[in-house]
Amino acid sequence: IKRIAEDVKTTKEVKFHWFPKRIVDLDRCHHLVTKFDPDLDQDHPGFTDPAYRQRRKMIGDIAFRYRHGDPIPRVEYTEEEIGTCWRTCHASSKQMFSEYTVHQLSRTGFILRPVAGLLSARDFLASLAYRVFQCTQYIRHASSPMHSPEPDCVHELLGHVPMLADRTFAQFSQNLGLASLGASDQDIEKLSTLYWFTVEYGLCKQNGEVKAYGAGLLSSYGELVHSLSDEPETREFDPEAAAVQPYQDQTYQPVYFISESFSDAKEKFRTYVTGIKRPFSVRFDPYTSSVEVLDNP
Ligand code: HBI
Ligand code: FE
Repeated sequence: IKRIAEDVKTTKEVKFHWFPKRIVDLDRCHHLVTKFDPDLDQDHPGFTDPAYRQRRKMIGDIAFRYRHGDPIPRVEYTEEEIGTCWRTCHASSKQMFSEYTVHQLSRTGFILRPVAGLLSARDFLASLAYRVFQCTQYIRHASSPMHSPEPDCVHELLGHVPMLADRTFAQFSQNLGLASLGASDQDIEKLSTLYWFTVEYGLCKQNGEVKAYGAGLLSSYGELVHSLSDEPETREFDPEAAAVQPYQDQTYQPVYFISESFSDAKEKFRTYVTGIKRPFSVRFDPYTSSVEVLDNP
């Protein structure tokens, strides 16, 4: 294994997509996807609500100004926003949803940083390599507490944060992030599709019963009920198949993948991630939160 010195980069390496080498570089991983932006998407429940769009801009500015290491600025949520949260949470089996959930992250060292909306898959996945979860801070529109077309704070805290407090899931998320660094556009596409069918919309068996574990299901009661009904098609989880399965991001999924258990899903996904080929490898140094790039032998 040869280390590549900064000044003698091979031509091979300069062709790779830029990726963060240190945790502070995540300040540059801020490319938003405008698809579900309430200012631009006519189908967004907040599109015709100027007060909501103003609020989103204010909370979004926190994320734009944020730099790695800053304390996360507090948002004083309005009565209406708090009401919306509770309507989502009560429907989703009254899960505990409080700062306590966030403190559980100290078990795995995952940290949150504010983000203004849906990020490019490349930037979102890259942050996972550093055990950083890019977390939205705004609340979904009050008119649709049961469904949000984009991630919101309820989705993050109800769906993602509890999973990131699980040691093996945290390690798995970091490996996924490391595998995405400098990966080809096609591999990024496959990784994000797999992420969709597992982390967001995954089903798994537990004591012979099918249960939901995906964050998108835990924070959308309507889809949770749909996913466990006879309506959608369900298939046995196979990463190769799931990575290329077209998915639905406007309404409920027509297809879900069921794994034998939550650990089975993590293990199969891990094997798939290990198989992704890049002309270099990366090594994470947890003492400095930086990534070393190693030329393949
Ligand atoms: N951006 N803020 C944010 N939150 C996500 O969960 C998210 C994202 N961008 C892409 C993405 N998820 C997934 O589609 C995968 O591509 C990782
Ligand atoms: Fe999500």
